[in-house]
Amino acid sequence: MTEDLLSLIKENVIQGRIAQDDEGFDEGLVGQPGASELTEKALTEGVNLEDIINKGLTEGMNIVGQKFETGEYYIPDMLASAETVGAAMEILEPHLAQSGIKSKGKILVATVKGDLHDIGKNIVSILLRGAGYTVKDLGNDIAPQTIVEAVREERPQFLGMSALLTSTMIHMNNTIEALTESGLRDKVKIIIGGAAVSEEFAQSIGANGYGADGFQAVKIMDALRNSMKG
Ligand code: B1M
Repeated sequence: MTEDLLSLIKENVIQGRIAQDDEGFDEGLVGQPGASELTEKALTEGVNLEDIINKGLTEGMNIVGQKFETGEYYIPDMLASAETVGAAMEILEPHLAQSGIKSKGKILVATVKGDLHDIGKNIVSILLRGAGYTVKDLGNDIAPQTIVEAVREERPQFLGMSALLTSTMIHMNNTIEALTESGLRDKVKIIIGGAAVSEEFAQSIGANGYGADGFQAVKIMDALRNSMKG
């Protein structure tokens, strides 16, 4: 039952169907529940939030990426799917948020220069807020020097960078070098993520951690925080 619901959420992301009135790329789907109604249903039925995000929404976007690669989907199709994930995340956000707890620390997050992909960064931000961190989202297409200035002004304990394009991941390295040149590198722990990067890449540029998905990002942040205490 849960698996059926998750696969329906995934299918509706692929179809770019936010709500039941939407037609979908395959047409004829009007009237059937869209990603929003299915996400509400999954919540009511107590489906694990991590499964909704990873097995429903993110797996759906991965298929969208494959369809784009093979020429089956175009950019507007990717955008429709992206909006579908955004709508589902709005429904999930209140359920991920903790309230009334002391902040575990401040993190600045940004998608790096030249990169407009922000869905993953937004999911990570929501999960970090839910886990008790104060998140300041600088947005997407953020230049290294802008990040350096923000670190100087905001004095966060953590910096998170996201990159989805192989052509933009270099700006993570550039940002870390710019922080070093500004004498700020040892003031922040840096975690990176996004489809373009890996654990190996994180190590090669001297980041403190790599998150393969949003839930792993929270675990890495908690571990970094504990290591700072000790
Ligand atoms: Co683009 N795109 N895109 N795209 N897009 C990819 C990335 C691509 C792999 C598709 C493909 O060809 N298969 C490909 C990159 C190829 C490469 O570089 N090797 C690509 C391309 C080529 C492009 C354009 C160049 C297309 C063009 O114009 N010809 C263009 C570039 C624009 C730009 O950025 N300058 C472009 C544009 C777009 C849209 C604007 C249409 C749209 C983005 C909309 C938006 O973000 N608001 C889009 C989309 C949707 C995708 C795919 C299909 C989906 C990305 C996504 O949202 N995934 C993507 C294919 C893919 O990744 N499979 C693709 C879901 C999301 C939840 O996952 O972002 O990986 P992800 O985040 C995860 C983890 O990675 C991790 O946690 C998240 C949650 O689990 N994570 C972190 C992410 N950041 C983290 C940070 C952390 C820790 C963990 O710490 C701080």
